[in-house]
Amino acid sequence: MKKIGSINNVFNVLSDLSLQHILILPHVRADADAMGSAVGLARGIEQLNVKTEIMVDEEIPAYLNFLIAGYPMKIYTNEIIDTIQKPDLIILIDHHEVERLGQRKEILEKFSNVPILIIDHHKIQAETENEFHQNFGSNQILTIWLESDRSSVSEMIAELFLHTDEKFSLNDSVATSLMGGIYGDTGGLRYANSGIRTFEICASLMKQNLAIDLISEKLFGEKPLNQLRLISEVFANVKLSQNGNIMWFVVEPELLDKYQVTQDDLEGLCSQMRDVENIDLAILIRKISDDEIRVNLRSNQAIDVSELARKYGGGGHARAAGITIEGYHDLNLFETDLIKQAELMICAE
Ligand SMILES: [Mn+2]
Repeated sequence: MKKIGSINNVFNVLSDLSLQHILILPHVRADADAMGSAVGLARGIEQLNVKTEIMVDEEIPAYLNFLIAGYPMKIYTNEIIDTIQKPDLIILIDHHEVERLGQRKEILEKFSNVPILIIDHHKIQAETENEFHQNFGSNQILTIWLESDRSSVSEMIAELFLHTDEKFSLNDSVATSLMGGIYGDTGGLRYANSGIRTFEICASLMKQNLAIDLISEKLFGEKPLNQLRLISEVFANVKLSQNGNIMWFVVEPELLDKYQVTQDDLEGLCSQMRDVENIDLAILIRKISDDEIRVNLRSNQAIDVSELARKYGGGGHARAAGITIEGYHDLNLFETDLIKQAELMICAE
């Protein structure tokens, strides 16, 4: 399904005058869109005199500070669970699966009678709204606005602002957060997910006198030299399929140590691999620890990588998807299997 629910559902939920405190939960390893949309939405809700709180699973990478713009972000820890005040509404943003909450699944379990609002643009597996409710695996009251044709959730949140001039008003800080999110998910309006509405919304946001050069610089520039040195080593050693249209690389922790960089420095690398001419599919396999493998998948029209990710319990979009595997796996076997599946899928297209 491409769409479940609508923007009106969000208005209806937020117009409940009894709301006093809303907890917003973006997906684990929040990216520019997750953070930009969460902060933008929180700032809008605050204009209704409702208290908001955003809780993330881990420290936010420094390059995203510009779109957080001073919002007091809370980081989940096991100790914090007892001190979290019961919210009147929980909002899941930029994802629609409990699994993508990471450790914060505990929060849903603790507040199992708090209604949930879901706003997302990832691919929807369910064929009907009922099926979605069943798959979600919780008895909480769910309100949904899902549109998998949208470039980003930040675009959807911007839509909320543009539809409710009298309730939410845009300012330069909110517009920067939302534009940062849209830029993050569209690669600076370069990917196929940038539609007519995306450009229209960006034009509306630009009316807030955004410094678009600074947004681009933060998201796509300012690369540490060591990160570029690591990238050059990756490109020097990438593997190519027989047809030369699949490019992949396995990052072991030792490589990050060698260049004194972190997993955050690998953001965007897989998209760069896809940028190579004649590449239909780019795969970055990252060994995080002996118990965790993460995979980035980027493609062009030749293959829907969300389908490939699904085979290993992952998901995402047609052109950008990811897989996280927990528990011990033989890395070589996994690599061989994944590439074989990828080749089969590309042949079948
Ligand atoms: Mn997104």
